[in-house]
Amino acid sequence: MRPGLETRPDFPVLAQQVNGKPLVYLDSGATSQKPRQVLAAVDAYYERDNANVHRGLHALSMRATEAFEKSRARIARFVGAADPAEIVFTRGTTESVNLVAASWCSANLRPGDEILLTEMEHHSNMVPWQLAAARAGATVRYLPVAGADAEHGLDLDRLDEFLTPRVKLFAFTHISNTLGVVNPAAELCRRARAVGAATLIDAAQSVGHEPLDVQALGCDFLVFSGHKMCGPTGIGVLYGRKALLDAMPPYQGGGGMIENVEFSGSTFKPAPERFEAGTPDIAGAIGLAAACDYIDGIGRPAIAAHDHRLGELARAALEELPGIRVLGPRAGSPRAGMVSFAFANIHAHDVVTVADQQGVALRGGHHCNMPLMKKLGLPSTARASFYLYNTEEEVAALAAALRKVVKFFG
Ligand code: C6P
Repeated sequence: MRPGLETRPDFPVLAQQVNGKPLVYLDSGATSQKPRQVLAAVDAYYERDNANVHRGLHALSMRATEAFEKSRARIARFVGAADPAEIVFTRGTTESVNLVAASWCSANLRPGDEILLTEMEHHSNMVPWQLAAARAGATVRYLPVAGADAEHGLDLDRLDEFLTPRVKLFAFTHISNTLGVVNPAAELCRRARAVGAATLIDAAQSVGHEPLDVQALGCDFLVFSGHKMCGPTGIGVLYGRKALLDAMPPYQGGGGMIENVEFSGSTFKPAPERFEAGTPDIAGAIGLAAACDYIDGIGRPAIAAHDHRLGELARAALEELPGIRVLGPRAGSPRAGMVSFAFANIHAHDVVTVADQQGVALRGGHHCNMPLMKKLGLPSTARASFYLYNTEEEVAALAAALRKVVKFFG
């Protein structure tokens, strides 16, 4: 099956009208739609096997535990992890970053140390580090984003200036959710290793869109959300190298993560259970494994090429419009399947509202990148983001909707 028209029958939600027009869903950067195969896997679990995991000795509990652990192994294969124990289930990217920022930093960050981020980080990969640095007396620094002439890529010429031996951890996004920039993740990990810094990759926008292998990337941690890659909401992943995870203190305490509990204190299981206190999102994990099957059934190289092509087509169409400023990579440069743009005199919320009247779903706002928006001198942008079910016809519908926006606001 090829991305585009052939996949659409798998997504029941797409076959509807919005405001009297066929739905054109261009907000997969915020959350993706779910194919029937994922919905069926979640339903089947609840209809046949539903029970708590790792606790019961009865048949349903054993089946649920087996399905849950098989899902972990499937997700480990999806990201190229050497060992399923390197996959910790969380609620999403945000919780995964918070886990590392709370746990790893409490054991490894000292006064005077630095955490290096980039100026294009989502708040989820910024605020947890600010909190952790404040607790430890450490400093957060930001590798700058270059200007429009450099297509808003990271200013890699200045990397040596920022990536010094004071840096204990370098956390950066693989794909920017606002700019569509694809960062050279393997190279950044290699440079961080050379100064002894650990690395965390925010793969929220990349893992469901392009081939990705944690061993080839050479990262220490990688985080993502199920809901942006055809999986359910409420489930996410922290990949961590086993030796690092086992050396980290628990993040939350509760059932499932202990070895022994006394009134005087407790001992803890190794990773991943150490970090999975309480009943996990069992159905979510099963749905996420089904999403991995679905995506790999199409093939991430084909999905990446499809997203890239729609992104380039959209950028070219948008650049024809008067008064528009399009951010990020230009034609021919590596880019994700998303385009952010701003009109000189039309607020992004108005753009999104008028587009919605044409059935076109966009996102408008600061995209949880407030400091970046300020740096770019923009209050907000509108964003169209594409995925494996979008088509060239939908890019044309986007351009037509935006022509209406321009006409409407004069
Ligand atoms: N970006 C967007 O519309 P959660 O909310 O935990 O699933 O993901 C947070 C997150 C972290 N990093 C990146 C790069 C992201 O894009 C996101 C989510 C959405 O762009 C919602 S703000």
